[in-house]
Amino acid sequence: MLGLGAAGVAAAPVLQRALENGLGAVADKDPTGLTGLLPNGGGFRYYSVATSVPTRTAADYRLAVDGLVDSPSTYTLDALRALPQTRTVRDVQCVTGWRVPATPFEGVRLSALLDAAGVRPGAKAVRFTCFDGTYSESLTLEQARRPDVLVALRMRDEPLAHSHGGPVRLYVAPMYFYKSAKWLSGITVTDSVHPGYWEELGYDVDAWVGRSNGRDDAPTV
Ligand SMILES: Nc1nc2c(c(=O)[nH]1)N[C@H]1C(S)=C(S)[C@@H](COP(=O)(O)O)O[C@H]1N2
Ligand SMILES: [Mo]
Repeated sequence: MLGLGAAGVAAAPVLQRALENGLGAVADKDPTGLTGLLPNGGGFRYYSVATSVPTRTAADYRLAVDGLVDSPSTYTLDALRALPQTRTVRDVQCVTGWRVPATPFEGVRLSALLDAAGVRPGAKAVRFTCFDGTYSESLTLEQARRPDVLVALRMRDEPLAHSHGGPVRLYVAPMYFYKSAKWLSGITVTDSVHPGYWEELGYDVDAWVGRSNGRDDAPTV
C-alpha cells in the first residue's frame, strides 16, 4: 500500500482530493464530503479539511481557554501533561461508517479545564478551534462536562501523532468522530452553540452515535 512517511502524511490531503475528484461516485456516498480513502493506520482514515497543517511541539503548542470564564488561560503541552489524566477505551466511529473498536484515548477531562477557568453564569456552550486554521466544533456545556469528553494527549497508549490531530485533539467518546476536533488550539465558552464546520454543512450538532444523522442503528455504549 502507500508508505506514509512524514512527507506522505503532509501530501495526504492533496492526494485525497485528487482521488476524490476522480472518484465522484464514491464521494457522493460520503456525507462528510471526504471519502477518507487514505489509511491512517489501525483501521483509521486520515481526515483534514485543511490542505496542510503546521506541526506543533511542546515548544510552541498552546491551548487557549477563554470566552465566558472568570480566568482565561493558556496551557502549554507540559502544563496539560501535569494535570490528572483520564483514560477511556471505546469504539471510534466515523459517521461515514468505518469503526475502530476499543481504542484507548488519554488526556485531561474537558470539565477540569472548564472548572479551572470558572464558567460564568449564563454560559451555554463551548466552541473549539484548531490550528489548522479551518476546522471548528461545538458542544453544549452539559455535553462538554461529561466525564468521557477529553482533551486528549495520547491515543492507543502513544503520544497523539500529527496525523491524528497531535499534539492535542478533542475526544468526544459518545459522539461521531467529527466532533473530535484535531489540532485543538482554542476552547471558548459561549452563550449559544455555534455550529461547527460539518454542522454548517448539515450535520447534527448533537452527534450521538447511533442516534443522529440517520446513519446507523448502532447501540450507544
Ligand atoms: N481539525 C480537524 N479535525 C477533524 C477533522 C478535520 O477535517 N479537521 N475531521 C473529523 C472527522 S470527520 C473524523 S472521522 C476524524 C478523523 O480523525 P483521524 O484523522 O484521526 O482518523 O477527525 C475529525 N476531526
Ligand atoms: Mo468523520
